[in-house]
Amino acid sequence: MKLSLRWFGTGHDSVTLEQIRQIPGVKGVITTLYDIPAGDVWPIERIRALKEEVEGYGLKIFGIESVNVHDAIKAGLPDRDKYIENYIKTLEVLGVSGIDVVCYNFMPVFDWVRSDLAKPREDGSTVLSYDQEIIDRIDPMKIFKAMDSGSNGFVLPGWEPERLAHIKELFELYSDIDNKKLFDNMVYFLKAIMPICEKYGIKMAVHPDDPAWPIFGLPRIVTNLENLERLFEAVDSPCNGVTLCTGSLASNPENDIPEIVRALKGRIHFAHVRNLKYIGTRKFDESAHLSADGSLDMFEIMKAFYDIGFDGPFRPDHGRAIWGEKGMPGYGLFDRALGAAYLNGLWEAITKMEKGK
Ligand SMILES: [Mn+2]
Repeated sequence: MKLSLRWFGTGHDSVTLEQIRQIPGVKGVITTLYDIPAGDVWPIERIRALKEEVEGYGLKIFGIESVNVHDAIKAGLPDRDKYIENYIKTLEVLGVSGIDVVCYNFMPVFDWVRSDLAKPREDGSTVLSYDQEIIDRIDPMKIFKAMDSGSNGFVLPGWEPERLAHIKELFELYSDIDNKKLFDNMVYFLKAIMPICEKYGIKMAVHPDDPAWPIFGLPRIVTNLENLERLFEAVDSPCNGVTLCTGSLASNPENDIPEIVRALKGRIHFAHVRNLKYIGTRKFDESAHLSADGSLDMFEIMKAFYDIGFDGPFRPDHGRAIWGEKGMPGYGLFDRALGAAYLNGLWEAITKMEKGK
């Protein structure tokens, strides 16, 4: 199992590579150049330096999360080809550097959204949570402030202040974009980048929309099995795949995660494995990874990954804030390390059980 941890890079993360290498079973990181705005070409020397830094701790870069897609591409603006050219140049830089998994998302304006970044639980831990009723009362022009004020001083992934300073203009960009147009723009983008991906064996892994339904009137198209299958049919290359994020897809209880994992065999290039607890309709708290702490059966999910022969990178996903740790919400060390230990345990048990048959 290629177990990894997401790491935002020195200066952007409270967690160090020294700490990550000490988590049993973790052999690599999923990282990025956090300071490079979407649309810019990544300099090869920065990738080289990043690789050297990570490998200096005996770890590997298992993949990039994320190379963000510029809004001109998502909205299909006249200048999108320039940004697609830049994206291709970045993929080339990654390809020659031996990096072969790239996570990205195709959500307009906002990446993931939560109504609370530190909801207290009975045991004194805090978690990310989502409540549609609260979101419906928030002016989307003001949600950046709400998210940013709860971030413990970190820049949250997908919530870049420079980009979201222009939120009104961003909303205007998408004013006439419906699900169909967004899908067409995604297909246009994927068709353009597939040749370079195939040349270097780079597996593109789209992250599902989180939560898995439209918010603030913006379209969302990566929300369920049907959407994903449609996307893979439209751009039928093995390099066109998904980041199977259990928590994002399962935000909609209609999504059966083990079934989706089995159906997407061969197209899952990266996995985020975490649990959540349904509280009501379109209302959930993130929980510890343990099955009993949430609503998902993590054993069945890991068993499905085992059954399809998944050999890409796994990572525990958002953790609770515990033991007084002050990190980026969802991305502290302690609870993600507990999550990693738990995934190790499930995997060892499943492997031995299946081999003994
Ligand atoms: Mn995820």
